[in-house]
Amino acid sequence: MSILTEISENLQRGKAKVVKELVQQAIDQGIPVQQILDEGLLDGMNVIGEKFKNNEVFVPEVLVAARAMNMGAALLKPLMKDAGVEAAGKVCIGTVKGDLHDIGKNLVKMMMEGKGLEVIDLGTDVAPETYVQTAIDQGCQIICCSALLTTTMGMMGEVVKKADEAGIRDKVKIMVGGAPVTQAFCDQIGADRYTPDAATAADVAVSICQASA
Ligand code: B1M
Repeated sequence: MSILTEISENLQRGKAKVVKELVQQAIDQGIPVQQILDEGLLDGMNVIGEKFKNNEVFVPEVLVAARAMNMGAALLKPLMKDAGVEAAGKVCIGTVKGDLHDIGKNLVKMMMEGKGLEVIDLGTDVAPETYVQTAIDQGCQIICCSALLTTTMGMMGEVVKKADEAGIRDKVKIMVGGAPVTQAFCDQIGADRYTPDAATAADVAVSICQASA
């Protein structure tokens, strides 16, 4: 079995320490950083993402896989800059104002990072103007809003309004999600994309960033 396949398979099993060791070995063997990322870490994360989408694995498995991914990626990060590996795009993400649920938001973030996107995590209880100002200041292609409460999902409409007022809608797309959010709600508030789960959100974010490149 190649070392990259070993990285992918150990990541899927959530073996963070083993993944870290294997990534270091791959670096020492002179395997290009992009290849370690694509054929090792991202390959494993993609498998987990698909299984999660199909209810073959659940939140705990995704979290341990994501932890393994993060430990491996931490070793590659400083080398990526030197190797000229560009992030696939930049997004900011947060749970909307008044809402403290962050498990789903963190999963979306991890899946997006797993797809090579740079993700600015604004945390929870994020004010509409914070999303918009961050997107402007950091040059994000996408604002990602998560909400878990029927009482807070309306805040997503405020984010859309603030983005409209700031005149950034032609450059910055707004993605929404979370248990109470639906396609109909997305259409109603004029957001750009609704996705039901973290893996689909990551796929859609990558395609938005590619389209705007
Ligand atoms: Co709260 N809570 N909670 N809670 N909580 C719910 C959401 C609730 C449904 C429970 C219930 O009553 N059955 C209910 C909401 C009812 C409603 O509004 N319809 C509820 C309530 C009422 C509350 C409080 C008001 C309770 C109280 O204090 N009286 C309070 C609110 C606090 C606040 O936010 N201001 C509260 C507090 C809490 C805890 C702090 C205890 C804890 C949160 C811990 C944390 O997040 N760090 C908590 C939890 C854990 C839950 C439940 C049990 C689990 C939520 C969760 O993490 N699910 C939840 C009941 C339930 O769902 N069974 C409940 C797993 C997570 C992976 O799913 O976040 O949906 P989810 O993410 C999915 C998708 O939705 C999607 O991807 C993820 C996976 O693929 N997704 C996106 C999410 N964001 C996305 C963004 C995207 C795309 C996809 O694009 C940008």
